[in-house]
Amino acid sequence: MTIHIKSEPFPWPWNGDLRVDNTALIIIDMQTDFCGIGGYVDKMGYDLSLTRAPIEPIKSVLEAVRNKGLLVVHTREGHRTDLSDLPANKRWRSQRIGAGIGDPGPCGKILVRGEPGWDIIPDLYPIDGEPIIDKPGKGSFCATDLELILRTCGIDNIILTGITTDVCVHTTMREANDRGFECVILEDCCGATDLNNHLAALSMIKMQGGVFGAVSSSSAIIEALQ
Ligand code: C5J
Repeated sequence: MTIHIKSEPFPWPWNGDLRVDNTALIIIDMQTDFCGIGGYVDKMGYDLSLTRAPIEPIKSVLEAVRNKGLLVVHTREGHRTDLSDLPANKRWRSQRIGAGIGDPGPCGKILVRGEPGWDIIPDLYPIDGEPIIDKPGKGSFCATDLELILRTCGIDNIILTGITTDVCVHTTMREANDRGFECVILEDCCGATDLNNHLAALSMIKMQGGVFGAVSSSSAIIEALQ
C-alpha cells in the first residue's frame, strides 16, 4: 500500500512509502532563545509573534505523531560553557546586533548550553525516549550524531518543523536532502524572524520540481496519520 500526503510541488513522499517505522518528526530549536521573552531573538529586536506562531501547530502534530509511535527528534542550537565551539566570527556578528552569544541576558548566557534561555520551551519539551541533538551550528547534521541515529532507526522520511524557517530549518533540510532523506516541511509549523524570509524559504523548496523536498501543513500530516 502506498500513502501520500497532500503537499507541494508533489504528493509526499515521492514513492508513497510512508510508514511509522521509516518516518521521523524533527523539531528544530524550539528554545526560549528563539521564541521567548528575553531570549536571543527578542534581544535582537525581532517580532516574537513570528517565531511563536508555530508553537500550537507543532503541539498538535507532536501529539498525533507520539500517539502513532513515530520517532521524534528535537534539536537545540547552543555552545559549550567555555565557548570553545563558538567561532569568533559568529560571536562577533551576534555582538554587532546587540545580542552577543555567550553574553549574559535576561535568560542567562545567550545560546549557551545549560542556561535557561537555551532550553526547549515547556510546551514542546521532549519526553523520555526522544533524542535531543545539541548542535553548535545551523544545520542539525553538522558536528552531531543525528545521521547515525536516523540511519540506525531505519528512517527514510523526515518531517521538518521548528524555527527558524530560513536558517536552521532550511539548513537542516538541505543537509538531509543531500544525504538522500525524503523531506517535507510543514509551513505552519515553522516561522522566521521576518515573514518575507519565511515565505521565500518555503518558495525555494518548491522550485525545480521540489529541489529540497516538499511543503505541506500540520492538518495534512495529522489527517494522514489518522
Ligand atoms: C538562528 C535558528 N536563526 N535556529 N538559528 O540563528 O534558526
